[in-house]
Parts: sequence; C-alpha cells; structure tokens
Amino acid sequence: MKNFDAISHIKGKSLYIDDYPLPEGSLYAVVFDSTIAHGKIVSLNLDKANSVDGVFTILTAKDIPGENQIGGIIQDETLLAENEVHFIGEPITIVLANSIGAARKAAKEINIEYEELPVITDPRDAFAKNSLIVPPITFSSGNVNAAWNECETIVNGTIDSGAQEHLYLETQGAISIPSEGNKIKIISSTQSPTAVQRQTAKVLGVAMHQIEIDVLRLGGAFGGKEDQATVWGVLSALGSYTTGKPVKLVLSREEDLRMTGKRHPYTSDYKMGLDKEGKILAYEVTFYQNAGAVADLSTAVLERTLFHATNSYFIPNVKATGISCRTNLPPNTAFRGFGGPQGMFVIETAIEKAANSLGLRAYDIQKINLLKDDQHFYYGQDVENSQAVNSWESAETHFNSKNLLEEVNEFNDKNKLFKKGLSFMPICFGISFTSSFLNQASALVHVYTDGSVGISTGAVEMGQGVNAKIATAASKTFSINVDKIKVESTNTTRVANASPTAASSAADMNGNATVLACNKILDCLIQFAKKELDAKQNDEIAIINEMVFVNNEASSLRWDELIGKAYFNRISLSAQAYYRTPEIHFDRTINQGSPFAYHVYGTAITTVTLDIIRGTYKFDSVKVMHDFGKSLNRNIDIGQVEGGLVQGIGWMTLEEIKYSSDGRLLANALSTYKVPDIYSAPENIEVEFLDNSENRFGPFNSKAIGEPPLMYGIGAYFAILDAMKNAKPNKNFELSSPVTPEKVLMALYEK
Ligand code: LUZ
Ligand code: MOS
Repeated sequence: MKNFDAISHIKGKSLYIDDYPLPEGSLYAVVFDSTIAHGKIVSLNLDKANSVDGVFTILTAKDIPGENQIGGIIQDETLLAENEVHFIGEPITIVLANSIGAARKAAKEINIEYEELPVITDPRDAFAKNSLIVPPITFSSGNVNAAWNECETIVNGTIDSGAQEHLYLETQGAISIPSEGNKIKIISSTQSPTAVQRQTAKVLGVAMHQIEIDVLRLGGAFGGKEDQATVWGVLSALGSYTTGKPVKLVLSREEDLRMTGKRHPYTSDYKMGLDKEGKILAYEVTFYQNAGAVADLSTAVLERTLFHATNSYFIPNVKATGISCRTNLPPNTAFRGFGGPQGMFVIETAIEKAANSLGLRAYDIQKINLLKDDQHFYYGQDVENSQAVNSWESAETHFNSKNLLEEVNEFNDKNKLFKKGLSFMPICFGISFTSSFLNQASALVHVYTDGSVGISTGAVEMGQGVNAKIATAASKTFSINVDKIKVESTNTTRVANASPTAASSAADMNGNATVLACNKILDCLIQFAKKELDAKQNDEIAIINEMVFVNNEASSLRWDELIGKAYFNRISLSAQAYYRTPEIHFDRTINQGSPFAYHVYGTAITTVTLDIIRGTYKFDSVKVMHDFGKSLNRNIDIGQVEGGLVQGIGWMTLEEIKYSSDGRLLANALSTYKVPDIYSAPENIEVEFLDNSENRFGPFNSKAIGEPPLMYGIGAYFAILDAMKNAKPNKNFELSSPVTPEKVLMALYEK
C-alpha cells in the first residue's frame, strides 16, 4: 500500500494552506520583523505605512486583547515585540491589507528606530556571560572521577555540530476564518493543532472552545512546525479577531528562513577513558546548546541530547551536562532527532579519537561496547530486547562488510588522487516523548451505514504516511479493505488535547487508540451478529475479509449488510478511545527512570570516495540494517529510512548555516544554503529489515520510524574522515560538522 496522498501529490491536487480558496473580503497579512539582533525599540511610526493604498490596519503588541505570550514550556516568548527585540526576524507588527502586494509595500514604509544592545551569537560566549535559558542539567551514573585511574587511555577534545534548516517544501502559514458567536477557525500548517488552539485562546483572552484548528496535511515539517507553527496561526487569528475578516498569512521562503529557528548548533567538550581492549570505562561530556533568543523547545531538546549521549553503548560511568545558552538568534527548535543526533555525534567523535590513541579502528571499540539485554541505560532504564548486536552482526554478514573493506583498501592501494573511506554507524533511539505526560492520544471512529469508515485522531499527516498507517491498523482490526477507510483531517473539535505529531510516536499512539476504538465497535458488532445469525453463546464469531464467520466457517452475512442491520437494530457504530503509553516514568529530581516505551536500533555501513585535489566527495553506498519491528507498511518505512538518512547526511556534510557576528543569517537563500539533491545522495542505498524484532508497544508489533534513520547520516562524516586519514595517515584532523568540501580541502593541506 502506498502513501494515501501519492496520486494527488503527483497530480498537483493535494491542498496546502496556500491553495485554499479564500472567502470574499479576506485580508492578507505580512509580518514586519526586527532588523537588528538585540536592542530597544525607541520609536515606531506607522503613519506612512497606514496610508498605503489597500492597507486595512497594522497591529502591534498593544492590540493584543489577552496575554502577549506564546512560550510553550517557558513563558519567555512574546507574540509581538513590546519594548525590546532579541533576534533578527522577531515579529514586531503585522500589516493587514487587501492584497499581499499592498501589505508588503506598507511593511516597507514602517519607520522604526532602535537603540542597539550587545549581541551574542556564540553559546560559549553566552555561557561566560551567564546568559542561560535554564540552569545546567546533569545526568550521571557510576563515578567518572573514580574511573579515570583505571583507564589505559584517556582522550579528550572539543567538537562542534552545526544548525540545520528544516526546508519543508510548504513554508509556514495559516488561514483564519471568523464565524458566528466569536468563533475562529484556523487552518494551520502545524504539527500541533492543540498548541495553536491553546496559545490563540490565551492571546485573544477567549476560551479554547472558541478556537477550532483544522489540519488537512502539511507539506513537510521535520520538527519545524512542532512549536514554531504556532506564532503564524495566532497572528492570523489576531487579525481576524480585530478585523472580523478572514486573514491569510503565509511566509515567503526568505521570510521563513529569516524568522524561524533551526536545529540547535552545539559545541561540546568530551573526555573518554578506556581499557586496552577498547572497553569504554568512563565518559564525561558537556554540551553547550545554542538555544537562540527564547526557550521554545530547547530544554526538551537538550534533555534528549543527554538521553542519547551514550548512543547504543553501555558505559558504566557517565557524567553528561547540558547547558542551554541564550543567544540573539531566532529560537532554535525541534528537528528530526530532537537533540539525539547532536549527542550521538559527540560520542562517535570521542570513539574515533580513542581508536587513534589505542591503535584500533573505531569499529573495534564500537562493536565491543554495544548494549546488551542484561545492561541498563545510564539514566536507569533496563535494556530490553536490544537489537544493537543483532543489527550490527546482521549488517556485517548481510552486506559482507569484510568484502567492502577489502574493496576500499584495494582501491586506496591503486589510487593516489582519490581515496575511499568506510564507517559503521550504530543507532539507538528512545521512543516516547521524554515529557511523560505527552504520551497520550485518542481516536474517534465512525462506521457509516454503508459500511465505510471515517477516523479522526490527533495525528497530523505531513508526508510521513501516518494516515496510511492508521488506516492499516483499522483495516486489520475490522478485517475490511483499506479502501473503505478514510482518515479525516486533524481537527480540535473531533479530537481534543492532542500531543504534537512528533517524537516518532504518532503512528504508535494514535494507531493504538484507533485499534482500541475499532475494537469497541467490533465487540458490539460481534454480539449483534451472534443474535442475528442465531449462533450459540459459545460460538466464535469473527469478521474476516468483510465476511462474518461462525466457528471459522463463512456465514452469508457481509460486512456492509451487518452494518446496515446493526443500524436498524440501534447498535452504536461510533466509538472514541484513549491510549496512554504504559510503564514510562522519569524522576527529574535525580534524573533517573524509564522514560521510553522502547528503543529503535540499527546499523549503517557507509562508503565514500574522496577527491584529494578538490576536497569533494561522493557516497558510493549506504547499507542499512534497520529494526522495523513488524512493519505496518514497508514502502512507507523504507521511504522514511531513505529520507532520514539523506537528511542526516545533509546535516553532516553540505548544510552550513552561517550567521554574521551581528546575528544576520548569511545562508539566507537556497543559493547559499545547499541541501542534498539527487546528485549528492548516495549512489546506492540498501535498506534491509532486521529479523526477529518484536514490539508490544506498537500497533501490530510495528516500531516507530520517523526520526531514528536520520542518525545513520552521522556515518557520512566518519566515512569522509576515514578517507582523509587514508589519504594522509599521519595527520591529525581537527574537523567539525558539517564537513563541507571546503573544510575537507583546507584540513588536508593545512600545515
Ligand atoms: N518533541 C517533544 C519531540 O516535545 N518531546 C520529545 O521528547 C521529542 N522527541 C523527539 C521529537 N520531538
Ligand atoms: Mo519532532 S523533532 O518529532 O517534531
């Protein structure tokens, strides 16, 4: 089965925010944003802008009827700036006009004067000035200080990883439509309809039931619309509230790049101690996270960095500290992996360095430290059903890694101007929101009298195929053809208080809720069929392929007939169900617990060819052995692995976000920000399904797929580094991510 939207996407018929036909009299909104990274607003003059033809009104913080506050976790984020601005791109006013052209023209006529204040862009600089989002957070187990003495070798160093632009195809946006009784409906491109609803109600000073959010689908999100879609939804609603008119607010690509936050860049210090066989005895790490100007989701992201600081390795003594640093950049935010990749990159760097010091390959250290079932994660969770060794060994045999390595060595013996490199990248990703309360979902299922089915859940379709998975879960539960099932838009009036579609958990949690709701209906139908067919109390009734079966024999009753009869006999054909992930808990006073339902594992082997003259590289192949559990949809899951992998490779190689020292985004267009295209994607990607993995937490034994594969991309960095070492065996490279061709070239030839 394909992604439900495949055909309409290809025909160009899928609707996005910018495609909706607007009601008569709609207004267009343009955001006027700060042009300096830090300063006081001395004066704001709207006279000239107000007189531009077609302008309806211009709104500032003073026009907000409720609270000027949209911070999700920490209340430190105004919707519109009041007296001070904290980053370039911070919204100050919105212009409402009868055309987008008029609104843009007026925004240019706004006169603003600032008194500039000092700008911080670097997290270590922020730390030195005590500019923090929250006090540092430390997770630890064992005793690193006692362990150093027992180590054969100790390595330490500093390593940086860069920001990453989400580059969803559909930019941020919303349409808000006022209706009777002061209600406002917002069509929003958000991963979190409930967040848009809650924050809009707060800003307008109305009850949440006055605000309805509807989401048909998003043109991509990748975490960029978990928290940061909210501001545009709220701004459009503020426009409707004040003017009584429908308001459309869609960012241009340039505005989106400038105004929204990215993946958090990190700079980190690590220290690792090992015995002479390469067993890791102790690991100490400090992460400096560049949070940007307000908290957004930074503290949750930082926490996930700490959870994933040891990747798929068991280490008895660990101390990991995370420091969320406030800078004058747009608020950095959720991005596929949510801090996990940043943590995992550092330990892989430490292992690489330790391997050099011990005269081993990274492979040797990685392999002997993989997590096993009698061990525990350093934050206290027991390792259960670990697939770390299984996926590693299966990758080695299935992809014949000995052969691959021989080919690399042979090539390198014969070639001077090109060198190949190879890396192994194991992953281990915890599934569940780390904030336990978010791990809840509900579903509303209707069976119509013709036997067709409509399902609503809190899950948002953003191209990842969650609708197809939910339909599959319902189709398996009822045993009816998936063509009979429609997954409806995500709407806060049908499903309330939904968690964001995030943390790779939407198909798991909403799928489980859907199965529960379908079973409620099914139980009633079975009881009814028993009567209808005059079956005995002990007879076993089941629906199989749209036919009613009695004691494993087909009756003459079809699904659609059963439904029709059930309706006439007044049997309920609708159900709502609630699911909460069982058994998870985490104690933040000691930073220990079992926060995840389970973990997803896998191993990638990456080979690359490096051009020693140009510094350019080409990935020959990435071979992935991935732990899918029992996949609900193999096509969708393979697509998620390929997409995640290439996005991870982009983060580690080509994608370089640069800001000037005064906080201006330099990589502010697709001419200066390079993402992987079909030419830079690996020539050959092989994805294999790991055998023997079970998962009682996923619908029909499936496992979450959204985020984990991104971290295979980290293998690209180490494959390039391996090729560089094969070119210059005696050189010590001090690199950072992204390892762009420019950086490779400079590092190869630096004196
Ligand atoms: N969002 C969130 C996430 O709010 N909490 C999480 O733990 C998380 N993990 C991954 C991606 N998004
Ligand atoms: Mo996410 S990074 O699961 O919104």
